Amino acid sequence: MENSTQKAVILLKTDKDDQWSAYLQQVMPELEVRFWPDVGEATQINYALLWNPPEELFEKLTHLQVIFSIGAGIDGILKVKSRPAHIPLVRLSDKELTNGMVQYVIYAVLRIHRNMVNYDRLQNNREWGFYQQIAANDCRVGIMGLGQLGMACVQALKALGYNIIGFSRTKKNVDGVQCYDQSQLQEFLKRTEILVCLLPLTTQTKHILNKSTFNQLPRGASIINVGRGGHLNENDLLEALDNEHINHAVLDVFEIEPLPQDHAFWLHPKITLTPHIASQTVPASAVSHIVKGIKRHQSGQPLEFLYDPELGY
Ligand code: OXD
Repeated sequence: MENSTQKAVILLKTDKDDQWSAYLQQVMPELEVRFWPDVGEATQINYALLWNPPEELFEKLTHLQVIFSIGAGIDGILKVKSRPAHIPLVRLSDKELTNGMVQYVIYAVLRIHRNMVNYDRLQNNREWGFYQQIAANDCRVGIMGLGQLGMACVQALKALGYNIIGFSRTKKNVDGVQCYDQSQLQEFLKRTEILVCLLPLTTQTKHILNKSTFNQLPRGASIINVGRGGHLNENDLLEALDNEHINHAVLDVFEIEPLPQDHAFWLHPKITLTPHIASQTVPASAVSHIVKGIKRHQSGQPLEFLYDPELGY
């Protein structure tokens, strides 16, 4: 911080400002909290906690020192053209955020592996029927993205007995998991029966879930997208579902959110969708990450979970 005696003032522009404010003040009473657009004397504001900020925000906050995201994803902040690129941008890392994602991915994998879509249909028809149960070990789940969230999903699915393989930009070593790097996408896809996308959205990963990706998966594979809507070419997915190459898709994120009323995904029998809720930030838990970041900054320690412009996440 430029001047360590300077009072810490944070501006909130999130979808849960009241909750954030209450927890921040509980954990760090000396922190002054302000709410967008009531910035007061804008030059006093050194921190901002944001989700999808408007362009004018950065134009006003000329003395900002650190930007915190309330999500693991920072694309909603990166797309704001007025964001000063030299100000550190911190991604959220939080136990509950990770837990939420693990729970959702387990749910989605089980929904596909245990045929729950078909059991829903049977129930709707008042039909008593069975589908053969396949051992978890015979069901290969390919996790794309081996960051904090991806790794937590790998461990949880492994604990349930699934046969896990992993894909990431650079090769990772994970005990008991065959890992592939970006030069080995094809081999990874060929062996994947349930594909889980947990990649960050970058110029390299935009529309990575496309016709060519689907064609390299074995026939009857399924996909789970909990990354970003921008990872998926939506028309290619519809085509792959219609020609039965892809069996089912569980989607939590979409190119346009909220998903337009007339979108073909809503009533598609081979799509399970949820409104970007795979993991929601819980301020009561995540507040400690923000306060820790502010304190590290105030005491001149390096910030953690920083956005790296070279990597794009
Ligand atoms: C996130 C999200 O990035 O909720 O955390 O999408």
